[in-house]
Amino acid sequence: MVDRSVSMENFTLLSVIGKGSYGKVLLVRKKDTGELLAMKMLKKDYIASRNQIEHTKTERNVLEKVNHPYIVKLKYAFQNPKKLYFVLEYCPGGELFFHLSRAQRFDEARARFYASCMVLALEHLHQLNIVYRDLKPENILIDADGYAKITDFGLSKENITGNTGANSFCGTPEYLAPEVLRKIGHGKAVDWWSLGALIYEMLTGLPPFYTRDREKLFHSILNSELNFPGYISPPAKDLLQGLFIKDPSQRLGSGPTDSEEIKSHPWFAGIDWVKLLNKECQPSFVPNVIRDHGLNNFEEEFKRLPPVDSAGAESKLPAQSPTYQGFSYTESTDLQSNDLETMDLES
Ligand code: ISQ
Repeated sequence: MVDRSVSMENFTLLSVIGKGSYGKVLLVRKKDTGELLAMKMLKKDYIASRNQIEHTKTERNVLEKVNHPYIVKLKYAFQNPKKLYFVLEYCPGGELFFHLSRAQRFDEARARFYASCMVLALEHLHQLNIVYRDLKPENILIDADGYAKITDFGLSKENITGNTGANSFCGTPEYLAPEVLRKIGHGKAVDWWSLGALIYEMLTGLPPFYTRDREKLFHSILNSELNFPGYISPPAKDLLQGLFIKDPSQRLGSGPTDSEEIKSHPWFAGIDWVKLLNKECQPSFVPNVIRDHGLNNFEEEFKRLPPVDSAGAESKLPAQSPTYQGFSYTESTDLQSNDLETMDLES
């Protein structure tokens, strides 16, 4: 059996490009191929203390299932006693949020382009009965050509078939759909609400119903009509009004054809969906990724941190804890069939 498993030894750590309480994301280089990749490190202690074990397993499972131009690909996954490691495709354009906060707001063509990539990504997930649930500018990355991709599947839900399905939630409050706040379920329509929230934020610079007062925010999401600044075009306003219908069964995208209702809306009239799926469009903004592998598109506060793995490999705990059995992964290539030979099942 060919051993294609990887570990820290296979990578050179170049720079920190993201950090949260969960751990951090590093730009790394695979030593044998020279490929630049993003390594997301998650602390097992943190995951357990926040009851995120199931979410993390979901992320791993979803990432293995999906194969889409606008979803960040999982290349490898491995673990040591203290941490889980996701090695992902590197997007040198950085977060959409980084560019939006600098530009304040995007013109409608640029917002439409990123929104269209997201429509195709969400459509793909919905076809696999996965609801993403966490669309926001921080989870959208720009690739070297200027296309947008989603990452971070910690909150997504597998095996959702209908448009209701009840459950609990923890996520970004500004983008939460009314049915999520009311805890009366979150089917696929929650993703179309958050698509609306994303488009609104790209066009205006602020999320819908924005206030720092949580109570007021929740009250508005549940009860208020949205205000639109005068510069929003009539088709954009009409689309957003459809996506912000509070009753999920009436919301644009909630019908049996899912994304088709959205793709055929006049605001998207200029988009050639087939070309877009084939990445044959000309993105209106191409990030500068020549200098420093695109590190100019990531926040200084991260890049100042030392690019190290404060490992825990020396721990006496078993590296392959039963909790995360089957976590390890190596992307299969065209040359390898995806049979047991190429799957690292950690039995
Ligand atoms: C890929 N490229 C850049 C940044 C990233 C952050 C998180 C996950 C993947 C990434």
